[in-house]
Amino acid sequence: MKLEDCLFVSKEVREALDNNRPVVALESTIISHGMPYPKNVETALSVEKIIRDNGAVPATIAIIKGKLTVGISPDEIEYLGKKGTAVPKASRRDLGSLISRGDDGATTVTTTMIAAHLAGIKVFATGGVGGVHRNAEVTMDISADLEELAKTPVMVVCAGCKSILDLKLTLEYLETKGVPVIGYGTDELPAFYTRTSGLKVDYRLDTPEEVANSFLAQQTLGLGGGMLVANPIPEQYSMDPDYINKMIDEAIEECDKLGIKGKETTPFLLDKIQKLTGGSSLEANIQLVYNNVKLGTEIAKCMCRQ
Ligand code: PSU
Ligand code: MN
Repeated sequence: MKLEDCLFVSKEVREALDNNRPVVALESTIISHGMPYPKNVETALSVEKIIRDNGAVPATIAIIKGKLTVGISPDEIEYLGKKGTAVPKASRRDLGSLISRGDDGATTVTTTMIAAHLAGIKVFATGGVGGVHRNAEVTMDISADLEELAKTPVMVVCAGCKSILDLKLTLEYLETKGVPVIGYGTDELPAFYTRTSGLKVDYRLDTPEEVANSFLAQQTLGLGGGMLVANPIPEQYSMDPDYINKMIDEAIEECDKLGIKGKETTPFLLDKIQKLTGGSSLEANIQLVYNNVKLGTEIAKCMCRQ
C-alpha cells in the first residue's frame, strides 16, 4: 500500500503548496457533527469563500470513499453536511479502518491536523478544539486533540475552549505536553462564546507576523508539535456568560442523565446547547469561525513570506 492509496490532495491545494502560496486547512466534523443542516453547509462554503477573498486557498479535509482528502469539493461538503451524524466522526484511532474499508469520515481537529501535515499545510482554522472534560478525573475523557497538538506540527486557530470542558485542566494538560497556547490580542483564554475565562494564556501576540514567527521558531528548533492560537469571538457576537454557562450546565446534566459517553459526548453537547439557546449560540459559533479563518489566512500568508 502506498501513501497515494490513502491520501488525496486536490489539484488546487497541491499547486498552491508547490508554489509557496498560502493554504488554510479546515475540518469536517464541524460540518457533520457540529452544526445542523443546512447552516453547516452554508457556513463551510462561506468559510472557503472568505479564505479565497483574502488571498489564500482553502483545504477542507474529510475521508471520502476511503481516502483522506485534502481539499474536498463543494458537492462533497454538501454531501457530508446533509448526511450529518450518519458520517463517522473520525479520530486518529479510526483512520486505518475507515480508509481500508473505503468508508467516508468526518475529520476532527486531530485527523485534520494529521492530514494537513501529510499534505504540507501549516495553518488550520476552526471553531473549538476538544480538551479535558469536566469530571475527567473519573471518566478519563480527554480529547485526542490534545495529544495531537503535542505531536503534529500544525497551528490550530480556534476561539478557545467551550466550557463544556474543564478549561483549567485543559491548560494544565497542554502545559505538560509542551503545547504553546497563544492569546491573539488577549492575555486570557477565550471561552468560545465569550471573550474571557479568567485563565491566562502562555503568551499574548498581537499580529499575524508574530504568531507566524513564533510557530516557525518552534519548528526551526526541531521542537515539533503544534500550537494553539486562541482568537476571541468578536465583541458584537459574544454571548452573556451567565446565560451561556447556565445552558452549558443544563446540557451536561442531560448528557450525564442519558449516560452518553465517549465520542458521542461532544456532538451531543454541541447539539443540545444549540437547541437550548434557540439558535443564538449557533450564530455566535458561525461568526467566530469566520473570524478565525480570517486570522488563519493572514498567518498563512505571513508564513509564505518567511
Ligand atoms: N468543539 C467545538 N466544536 C466542534 C468540536 C469540538 O466547539 O465541532 C469537534 C471538533 O471536531 C473536535 C472534536 O476535534 O469535536 C472533539 O471531539 P472529542 O471531544 O470527542 O475529542
Ligand atoms: Mn472524548
